[in-house]
Amino acid sequence: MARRGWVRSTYSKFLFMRQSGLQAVSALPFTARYGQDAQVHEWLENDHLLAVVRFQAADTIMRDPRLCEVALPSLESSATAEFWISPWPVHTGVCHGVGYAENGDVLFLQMRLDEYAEDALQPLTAVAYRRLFAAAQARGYPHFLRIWNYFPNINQECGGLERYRSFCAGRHQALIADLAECETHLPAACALGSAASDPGCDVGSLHLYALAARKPGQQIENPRQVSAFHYPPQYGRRSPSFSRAVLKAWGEQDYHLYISGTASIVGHHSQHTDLMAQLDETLLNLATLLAHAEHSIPVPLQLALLKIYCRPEVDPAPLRHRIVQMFGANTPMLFLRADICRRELFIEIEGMAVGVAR
Ligand code: 3EB
Repeated sequence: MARRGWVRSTYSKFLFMRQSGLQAVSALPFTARYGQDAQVHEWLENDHLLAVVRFQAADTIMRDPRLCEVALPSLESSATAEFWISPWPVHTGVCHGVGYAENGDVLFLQMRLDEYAEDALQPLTAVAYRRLFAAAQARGYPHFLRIWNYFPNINQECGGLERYRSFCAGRHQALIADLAECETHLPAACALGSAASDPGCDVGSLHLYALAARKPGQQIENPRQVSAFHYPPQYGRRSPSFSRAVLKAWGEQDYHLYISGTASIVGHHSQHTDLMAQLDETLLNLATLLAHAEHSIPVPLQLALLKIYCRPEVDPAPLRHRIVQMFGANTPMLFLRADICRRELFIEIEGMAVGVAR
């Protein structure tokens, strides 16, 4: 079964390359863009769809491994879903309870686990990660580039420990068991507090989605920040296991940069009590990370997606204005309501950049 899926997606890539003849074809295995919720049904009919992340509450119960529905309300109507599109057909399935879609070069994975008790997030996270790793291994894409983590009540204390820290402990436990050279091959990541699925009910679900590849990417750290996996113990007994970004070369001269959740942190300290000052610090961290990644490649990087997570009290309008000033009016942006893992932070920004030879 596994072999047949691999052969199918690799063969569709081969056909695509042959049909493209001698034309210069980008080696990027997918492009990502924001779009409307109303386009989701139509895209699901298309076998070139690798993944769609929907941020609105779902009206129907659809089961498709490519469809990922996340409980983070979108703050603007212009963009409410994210589409990952493959240049050649995609093969989908379920492996170890993890939904997947693959195209021969990349593997999209997603899973949602119900929290059976709100103080059991650590073991639940460890199990989720081990299943994610097992599925990626089984499909032949053992190298994680990017992982998204969402669960409700992220700042709530349970049994004397903040739930974000329990999550970090579970993730750490799974990573040290599965990654040999853990600190040099960490995926980019983000971890945000989603809306509780049922108000009045504290027990929600842990939702993960991820991108994996056959060969590893290059881990990038931010020179302005202490690496998260080296945070001192005041942020939790087990430090957060993620890299600031992952740079991935596709073919000879095409690149993706997967940028982790980035916030107003310098060294390991949160900065500023004012929203706009936090935004400026965050944008400086993003610009530093982009420049740092550009040092190791021959092409400039262009932001293709920017996702801005905002706490409930935050108005997105002034943020958009400032981001346009910094990165230009063509920067695709998606504003989402979410809780940030540090209580004092109002916003966190993640994204993806693309570098292609002209
Ligand atoms: C920070 O820089 C802010 O635990 O996966 C950003 C990105 C943050 C990822 C994670 C946390 C995570 O520490 C928080």
